[in-house]
Parts: sequence; structure tokens; C-alpha cells
Amino acid sequence: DPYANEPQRHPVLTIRTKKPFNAETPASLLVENFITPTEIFYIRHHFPVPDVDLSSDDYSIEIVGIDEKQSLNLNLDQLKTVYTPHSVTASLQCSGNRRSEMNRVKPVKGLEWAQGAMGNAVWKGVRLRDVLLDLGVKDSDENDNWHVRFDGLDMDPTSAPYAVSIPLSKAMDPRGDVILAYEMNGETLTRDHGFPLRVVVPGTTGARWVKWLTRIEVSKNESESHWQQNDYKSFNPSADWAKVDWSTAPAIQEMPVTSVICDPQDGETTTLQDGKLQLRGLRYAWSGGGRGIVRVDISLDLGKTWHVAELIDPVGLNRQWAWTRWRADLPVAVKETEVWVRAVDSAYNTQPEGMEHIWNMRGVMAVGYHKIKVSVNA
Ligand code: MTE
Ligand code: MO
Repeated sequence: DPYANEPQRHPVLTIRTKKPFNAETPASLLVENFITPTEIFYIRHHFPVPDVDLSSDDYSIEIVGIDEKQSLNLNLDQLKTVYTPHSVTASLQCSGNRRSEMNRVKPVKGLEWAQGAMGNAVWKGVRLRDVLLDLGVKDSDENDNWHVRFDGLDMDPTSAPYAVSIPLSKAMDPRGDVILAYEMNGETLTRDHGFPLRVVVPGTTGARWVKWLTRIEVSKNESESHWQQNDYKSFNPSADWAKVDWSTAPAIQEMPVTSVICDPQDGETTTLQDGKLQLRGLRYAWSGGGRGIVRVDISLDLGKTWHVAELIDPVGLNRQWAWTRWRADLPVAVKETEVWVRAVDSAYNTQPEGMEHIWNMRGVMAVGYHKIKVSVNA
């Protein structure tokens, strides 16, 4: 069994598949902390979890430039000693987060994530930019349309490693905060989250944050992998699996603005406090790669009137890689109510009202208003 050597996991995680292991954080727990504790952070694997033995000396990272003369081979110690450490607080979200809400419109293919395929952590590592500058990559617009490819140690049955790429311009951007991370929340990365090294690409979808990193390559072309070419893309709602031409859509990198209600949950009965319904949730400022969110709106009457939620965590207008929690205490006079939430970013981008018109066969980027029904005890 290739899955015989999997790590222990926290029992509170909601398991979506066991082999490979995929599990999410219950949303009610997600909203408890600005920084998601590592042991309850969602896990998304495509294959069995690699087990790297650093003492055995056979782990190193191969870094290759555009011509053969450019190449570096570094082990983890070298990487840590040569480059200045850099920390970023950034949320990680799967492209398929909230897919189950889209699936209700019409079935889609993919893991049935609720709202917990996301988390927020402090990542520490070295800047990819610094490594690439050492490799001889120039800081110029000549290579603006190039890419950086990443390979993981995990492989599909044909021995193709999990691999994807990001635009080189993101990697080279001094404000892009792309790092090769060896720590998560102040501790050595765990196996489930990519020990010993993973890529952290703030503001970019989870699929690009390659775990168990072994190879980095600068290239004029994107990764040719399945995950870059034939997955993690969105299409017209009428496109169907049999006929779609994957090459017509770009790979998802940045993700659009989204928000969710974490507490109460859909279908729950809740008790009013001083006649008020207490709502708590999360919103992300990801459109435009790190753009801040300026407002979270709540409606209790299907969009006729709107309330403004209070933001709990600090918000920047730029390089806002972390989510912000919000809360709202709203008066209600009915026994059952539908609650809607949407967020607005600093460019006034907001979420679409429903999942219908953004429906896509893969169920990615399900960023419609989050709508839940709650019953109230007066
Ligand atoms: N990296 C490797 N090597 N293998 C993978 O299966 N899954 C990706 C990404 N990096 C994956 C990977 C996807 S789709 C997501 S959403 C994130 O890792 C999940 O990261 P996490 O498990 O640390 O939450
Ligand atoms: Mo993902």
C-alpha cells in the first residue's frame, strides 16, 4: 500500500478522501483564529505523502536557468545560510474551495469542499527572487512573459511529478513575497504541508504552492504538466467535459475576491443575543494579487437592504496576503432567515450574486455570495 506511511492527522478535520488524503477545517473553527493552527490546517494531496530524510544527504534542490550554464544545486542548509530569511503572513486557498455550493447548481467534477479548504499561516523561508538573481536571472521586462516551474517529489502512476508554474514576473517582484518556505507558524514544515520545502506564492491559488520541492526551472513556457495544462482552469458555463479545449483557458493564478459565513453554519439553529443574530466569517482580498478588502456587506432580506460588517483583523490596501475575519450583530424579528455575504475590494471588485452564471465543469473559483439559512430562537 503506497499509503502505508502517512502522517497522523487531527480528528477534527473533515475528511473528503482518504487516499490520497484530502481534508478541510470546519468553518466554525476556521474563524476562531487569525492564524490557523497547523494541526487543523486543510490538507490537499494528489498522491501519497513523501517522507524526506534530511540526514541521508540525498535531498537537494536543483535550480535551472534558461541556458545550461545557469544552474545551482543547494541542500536545505545551504539555502538557509546563503539567503536572508523572510516571513510572510499569507492565506492559502484551494481553487476548489466552496465547490460543494457550485455543485448544488449542477454537478461538477472535483472534491466536495465546503468553505474550509483554506487557511492562514505565517510562512518563513528565503525569497525566490534572491535565488533567481544568483542564478543570473535578470530583473528586466525582457523576461516578463517567462515562467518559473516547480516540481514536487510526489508522482503520479506514470512517474510524472506534481508540477506547475507561475509567471516569472511574480517570482521576481520584490513586493510579490514569493518564498521557498521551510517553516510554517514558527515550526519546521510538517510532512503534510511539504517538509522540507514548499513554495509560498501569496495571493495565488493553492495549486501553485508546490510541496516537497525538488526542482525549480526558469522557462519561456509554462509547465507542461497535467496540473498546469488540463486542470485548474475555468470555462464558460456551457463548456462540457467531452468537447472542451483546455488550451483555450489560462491557468488560474490569482483568485477573485470571496467571503464566507463561518458561524452559524447553513441549516443551524441559533440563539439571539439581545435580540441580535451574531454572525462571524472570513473574507479574502485576493483579486489583483494582494489588494485589500474595504467592505463586507450582509443582507438578511435577499439583497433589498444591506448592513456593513465589522472587520476584526488589520487590513492593508496592498500586499494584503492574509484574510480578514469579520463580525456582524444584526437585529432579526423572524424565526427563519436567509443570510447573504459579499466582500468588496479596494478596486471595488465584488462577488457575483449566484453560482449559476459562474458555474464551470471543474467547479473552481466558486466565489458567488455565500448564502445560508438559519433558524433563530428568540
Ligand atoms: N504540491 C505537491 N507536490 N503535491 C500536491 O498534491 N497540492 C496543491 C498544492 N501543492 C499539491 C502541492 C494544492 S491543489 C493545494 S490546494 C495546496 O498544495 C494545499 O496545500 P496544503 O495541503 O498545505 O493545505
Ligand atoms: Mo487545490
